[in-house]
Amino acid sequence: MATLYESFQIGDLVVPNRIVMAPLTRSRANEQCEPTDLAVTYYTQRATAGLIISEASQISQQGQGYICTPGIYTEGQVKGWRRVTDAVHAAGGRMCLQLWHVGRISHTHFQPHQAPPVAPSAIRAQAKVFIPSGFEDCSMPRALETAEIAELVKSYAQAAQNAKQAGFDMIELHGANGYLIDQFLRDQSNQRTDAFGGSIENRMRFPLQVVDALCQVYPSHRVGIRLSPAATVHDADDSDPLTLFSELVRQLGQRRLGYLHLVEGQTLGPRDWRPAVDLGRLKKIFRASGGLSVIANNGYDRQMAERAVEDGSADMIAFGVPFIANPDLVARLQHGYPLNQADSSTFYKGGAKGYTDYPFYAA
Ligand code: 8OZ
Repeated sequence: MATLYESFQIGDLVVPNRIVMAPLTRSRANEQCEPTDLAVTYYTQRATAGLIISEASQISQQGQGYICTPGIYTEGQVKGWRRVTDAVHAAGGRMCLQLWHVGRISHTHFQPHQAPPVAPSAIRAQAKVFIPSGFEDCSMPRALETAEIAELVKSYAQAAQNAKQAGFDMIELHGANGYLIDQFLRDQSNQRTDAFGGSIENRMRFPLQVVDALCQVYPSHRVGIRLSPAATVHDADDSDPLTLFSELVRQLGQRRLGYLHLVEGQTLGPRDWRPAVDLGRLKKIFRASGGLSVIANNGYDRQMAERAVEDGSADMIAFGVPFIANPDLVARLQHGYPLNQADSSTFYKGGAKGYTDYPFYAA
């Protein structure tokens, strides 16, 4: 029987424990969307995690939908991230970069030449984005031309190259939470009539082309993917999510991806959301078809996490909010030390406050 505090191997990458730092948007990049020295401190403080997954990082300016999120498409951003990974490695840690394109969950404010955001179809998301003037409706997107899709795949591949140059041990494709990859998968947001829309096979085409491109840059066991099959955040919806995601995870498993990172239930919400989307079945299909491991996420506490690893329902557990407030979360869970409580008012702003100033446990 495995335990949460034992080492695990994802392909050739040994992680000393099964506790993963979840990707967490913290909105502290500079004007050029570069991680700063503060990010170096923040991630290094958390280097005892079995694996750190970075905050979502846009692969291009077009892929941005939030203020002060870091990118991985300029030299300055790569340099900034290199400082982070060097420091995390020096502290004994391992780090994965999450590759992000928001698609229609954006606003003209963020886009090159204030153009409309791009999406599979010209359907506006019923969701809000935060721009300097406050919360606004997402802008009306334009549908990507068929010929543009190959360019977009190349942008992902370039971002993966940049991640490699920045020293990341792994990359994770952000396929969750209603962003671009999820928009292509689901029939509510994808109403294309070309080879990238319609049947499940067609709707998976772009996401799988991206995965295949990433696996040309990193070995497949160093590539993970995050999915939220049951979630409906950011106007994500599908007429038959269980069939869709069953087929997708089978395809991903066949590619021998390093891990499937599942948000269980509703993102930032209840775990029992849409129970008909059988997540146990999705994990089983992914593993049986060749996928290397499963990371589970969403509202886990110590006892739930220990049980999930012991009963084999997940290989690793990703913690979000607890890692914001507890840089030494691994030691606290392992020894049963009390946890610091997170201050949600500083999740998305505030410099060092609520970012690098949470105390380590002192007996
Ligand atoms: C919280 C705030 C902004 C972005 C996601 C990247 O939902 C995010 C995100 C979360 O995956």
